[in-house]
Amino acid sequence: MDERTRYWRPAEPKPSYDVVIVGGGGHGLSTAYYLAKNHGITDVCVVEKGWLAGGNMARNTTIIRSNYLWDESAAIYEHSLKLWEGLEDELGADLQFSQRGVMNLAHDLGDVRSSVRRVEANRLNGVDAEWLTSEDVQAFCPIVNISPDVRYPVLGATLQRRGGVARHDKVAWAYATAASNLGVDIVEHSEVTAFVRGAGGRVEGVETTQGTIRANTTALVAAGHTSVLAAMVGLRLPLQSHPLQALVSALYEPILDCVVMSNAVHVYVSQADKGELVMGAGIDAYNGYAQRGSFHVIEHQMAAALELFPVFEHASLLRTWAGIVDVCPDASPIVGPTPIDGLYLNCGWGTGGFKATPGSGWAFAELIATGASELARPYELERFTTGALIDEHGAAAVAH
Ligand code: FAD
Ligand code: PYC
Repeated sequence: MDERTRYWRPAEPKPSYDVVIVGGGGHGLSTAYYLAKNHGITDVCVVEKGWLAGGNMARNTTIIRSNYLWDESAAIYEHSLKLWEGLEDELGADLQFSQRGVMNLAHDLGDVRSSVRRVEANRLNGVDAEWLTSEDVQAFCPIVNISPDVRYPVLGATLQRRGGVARHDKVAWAYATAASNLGVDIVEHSEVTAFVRGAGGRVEGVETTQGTIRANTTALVAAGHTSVLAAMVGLRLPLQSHPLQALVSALYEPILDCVVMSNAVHVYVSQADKGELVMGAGIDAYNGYAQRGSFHVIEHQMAAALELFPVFEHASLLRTWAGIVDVCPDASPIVGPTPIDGLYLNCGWGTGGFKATPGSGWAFAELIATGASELARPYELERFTTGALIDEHGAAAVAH
């Protein structure tokens, strides 16, 4: 008989584990799954302060692509996209993964030059990428306004046809269920408030609102809040936490069958299966943890979106929200060990970590299990002292 369950089993924490993962979002859950699946490490506990995947995982606009500029990024994001392409089969779940194509619009000469450069760099790395003229853009997405008489005229776009979207909550639940079926404990409503310290300051687990959990390895995967947790052990991280806002409209008949992003206009949009237009903005400029943003940011986003998509003029807004994203100075993540024995970090995915959910968990699990991961190596903290930054502000495609 197949002993797999359809849902994860909420667990009471044991006193100790091999690995404790702080943060039950997409990356924490995928890390737990790949530790168990790829490395046979099943004595793992995921500790989540709220309900499962109620943070950024529940709040993102689900855009998936791998068209980043630098080799290190292409390696991890393309690995992630390949994992996405087999994930529904692997996890045995319908994730509504839809490779409907992602266009990144260019609105001025600088945009055009950097976009064409990125298309060439992508191709050299085996990532599918095309350059579209403005007429090609309209053929691919007829509702985009390509009139030259607007504030942000469309001069062309990059297109990644293998890019697309997936249903975020289903992804979290599928990873949780698969990890739980392999023996991982998932503990909700348990906030980490401090760390257990051993000889030489070694981190040997966490103090939580449900008691002490000891562990050989403690992995922080608490997007938006990692610097707060790291400060509890005196570690200062090069991260800034910002609100990032998104919204959905009321439900409409299908009018948009691809994903359109524009950094200059500060908007990205797709249409969900149910019919809502799903749109996101650039980050709010101030630091904050309140999971809501400033109205003027959304207002600016809507004004610009209407110019790009005049057909949205009569759309009604259903709801807006924000998540707290942690952003590194080079718009790339931190995945690696820390100077404190027993403590590992996976954070700083900023505005772009949903697409990385499978690849991030896969590489982080490899690092924890074996001590080394080729995909994660360039993302260690060390790059902030060596200067080997991986500047992906352009490819992040969200205004920072
Ligand atoms: P989270 O789901 O935030 O998980 C972290 C967890 O840690 C949370 O559940 C939190 O409650 C928990 N936690 C925090 N502190 C503690 C503590 N002390 N104890 C225990 N648990 C704790 N990325 C894309 O690739 N494509 C997109 O289209 C996209 N759109 C976005 C739109 C918005 C509006 C936002 C906010 C983000 C978007 N992102 C996108 C980014 C993406 O959502 C994040 O990079 C990614 O989800 C972060 O990883 P995560 O899923 O593990 O984070
Ligand atoms: O990284 O593709 C992305 C993205 C889209 C919206 C927010 N982030």
